[in-house]
Amino acid sequence: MGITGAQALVRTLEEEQVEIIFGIPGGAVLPIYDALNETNIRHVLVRFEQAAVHAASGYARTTGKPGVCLATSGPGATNLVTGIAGAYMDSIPLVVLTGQVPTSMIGTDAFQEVDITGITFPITKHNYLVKDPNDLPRVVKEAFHIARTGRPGPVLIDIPKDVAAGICSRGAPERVELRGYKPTYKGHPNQIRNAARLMQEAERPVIFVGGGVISSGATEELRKLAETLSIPVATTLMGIGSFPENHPLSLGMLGLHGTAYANYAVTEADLLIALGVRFDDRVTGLVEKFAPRAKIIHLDIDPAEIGKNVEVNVPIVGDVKLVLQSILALVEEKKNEEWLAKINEWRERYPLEYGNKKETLRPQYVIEELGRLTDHQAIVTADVGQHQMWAAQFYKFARPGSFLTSGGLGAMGYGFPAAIGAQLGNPEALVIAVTGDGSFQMNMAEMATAMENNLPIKILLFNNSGLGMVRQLQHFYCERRYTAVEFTGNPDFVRLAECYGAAAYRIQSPEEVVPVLKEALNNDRLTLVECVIDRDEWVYPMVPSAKGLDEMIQYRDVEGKQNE
Ligand SMILES: Cc1ncc(C[n+]2csc(CCOP(=O)(O)OP(=O)(O)O)c2C)c(N)n1
Repeated sequence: MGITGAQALVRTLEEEQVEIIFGIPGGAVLPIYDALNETNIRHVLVRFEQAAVHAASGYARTTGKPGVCLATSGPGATNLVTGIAGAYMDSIPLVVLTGQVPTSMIGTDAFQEVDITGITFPITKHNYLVKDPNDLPRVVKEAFHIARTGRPGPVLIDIPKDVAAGICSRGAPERVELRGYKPTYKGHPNQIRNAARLMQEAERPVIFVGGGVISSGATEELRKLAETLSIPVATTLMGIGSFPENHPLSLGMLGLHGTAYANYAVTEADLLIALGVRFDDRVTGLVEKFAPRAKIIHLDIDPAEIGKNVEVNVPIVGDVKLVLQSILALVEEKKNEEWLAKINEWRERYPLEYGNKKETLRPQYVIEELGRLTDHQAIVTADVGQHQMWAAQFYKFARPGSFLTSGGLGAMGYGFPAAIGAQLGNPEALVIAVTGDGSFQMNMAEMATAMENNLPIKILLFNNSGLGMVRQLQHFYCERRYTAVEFTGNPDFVRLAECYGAAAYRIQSPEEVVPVLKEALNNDRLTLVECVIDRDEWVYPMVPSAKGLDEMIQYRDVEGKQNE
C-alpha cells in the first residue's frame, strides 16, 4: 500500500517546513490541489501565476527560507517564467512546482502542454521532470537542498498528472547526496591571507557589496571589516540594506544611478573589495573604465562569477560570512584618514540632490519623508523605473532584507506581489510597495489577493501618467522624441483601490505628504497612496551609456545650471 504521488509531495513539503504555497490550480494539478486538503500548509490563491512566483520571492527574501509556488501545466507554467528568471538573476531560493500532461501524452502537443523544463533550463539552478511517483519525495528534498545551498536559486519540479495521481511507496531519503554538487564554503587560505594583506596595506580601499552578503547573513562581519579597517562601503541595488545607510562609512549605491561620491570613490580606489557581487553592467558602466586604478579582490560562492565580467587579482571562492570571519582574524585596526577626508569632501560637494523646487510635489521628498516616518525600518519593495531608483537613493535603508526589487532582470510588476509574499512571511512588519503607474498596472489585480488575506500593505504609487524611466531615456538619448511612453487611459487609482475595498488617498502638493503618509501608515488595511508627480522629473546622477562611472550626469550639471 502506498499514498499518491501528490500526497507524498505534500508530506515532503511538510517535512521541509513549508508554510505557504502561492498558486493557481488547473486540470494538470488537480491531484496536487486535492492533496492540499490534507495539510496545514497555507495555499494563497493569487490572480496571476506571475504574482505567485514574485510573492514566493518576496517571502524568500524576507524570511531566508525558500519560497514555494505552484501552477498548472502549459499557460500556468509559462506565466511563471518571468519570476523564475528574476529569481535566478537575483539568486533567490525558490521551489517551483508545475503540473504537466500525463507522461503518455508528453510530446504530443496535448492540451496545455509545454516543455517547461526545456523553457526554464537556462533560468533555473536545476530542474526536474518527474516520471515515477516513487521519485517525488527524493526530488522534492533535493530541490530544497539545491535551492538554498551554495549560491541560492530557483529549482523547478515538473510533475505529470499521472505521476501525481500514481502510487508512491517510497519515502524521502535521510540525507541528500548529489554527486558533483559540493559548494565551496571556506575559501582558499592563501587567497584569504593575500586578501587580508592587501586590505591592510591599501591606501584608498572601497568595499563593494552585493546581494550575496545578505543571503550569506554576513552583514555583521561586513560592518566589522569596514569599521576595523576604516573602509567605505558601496552597495549594488541588491546589496542595499547590507550596510546601514546612515553609517558614516556608507557610500550608498554605486553605478548607473548611484551616488556621485560612491562612483568617484570607486574610480579613485587602489583596492576594490567585491563581496557577493556579479559586476553587473548597471554597476560597472564601461568595464574598461571601471575601478581603473584598483586591484580587485572578488569573493563569491559561485566560481563561475569570478573573472566573468572583470579581471580579478585575488579570487576567493567561498561563503562571504565564513571567509570574512577568517579575514577578520588576520587584520588589525587601521585609520585611512586622508582617504576618508577625500570621500567626505565628495560627499559634501556632490550630495544626492533634487534642487529647491519645493512648491511642487517631488518624489524624492516623499521617499525621504517615508524613510523618516518609518524610522527606516519598513520592508520596502519597489517595481522598476524612476520610482525604484528614488526609493533606492532616498529611503536610507538600515536593515538587510528590507529592500526588495527585481535587480538583475528588472521586471516591472514585481513589487506589489513581492510585498504580498513579504507581508505573509512577516505578519508584524510594515510592508510598503513603492510603484509607478506603469508597473502597478502589470499586477494590480493582486489587490484582491491582498484583501482576501487581510494584508495591510501600503502601496505608494507615483503617477507620472506614463513610463517615466523610458521617457527619461528618450529625453537624454533620443533628443526628446517621446514614443509610446504616455498613458492617456489610466484609471482613477484611488477609486480603483476603493473598488477592491482598500483605503486610498491622493497627494498633489508637498504639504499633504506628511499628514497623508501618517494616516496611511497608521491604517491597518490595504492602503493606496497615489502621488501625482511631474512627468519631467528625472533620476540623477545618471551614467551615460558606454561611459565610466565618474562621467555621470548630475543634477547640478543640468537642472542646477538652469536654475542658477
Ligand atoms: C516587464 C517589463 N517591461 C518593460 C520594461 C521596460 N521598462 C523599464 S522602466 C519602464 C517604465 C516604468 O514605468 P513606471 O512603472 O510607471 O515607473 P516610472 O519610471 O514612471 O517611475 C519600462 C517600460 C521592464 N523593465 N519590464
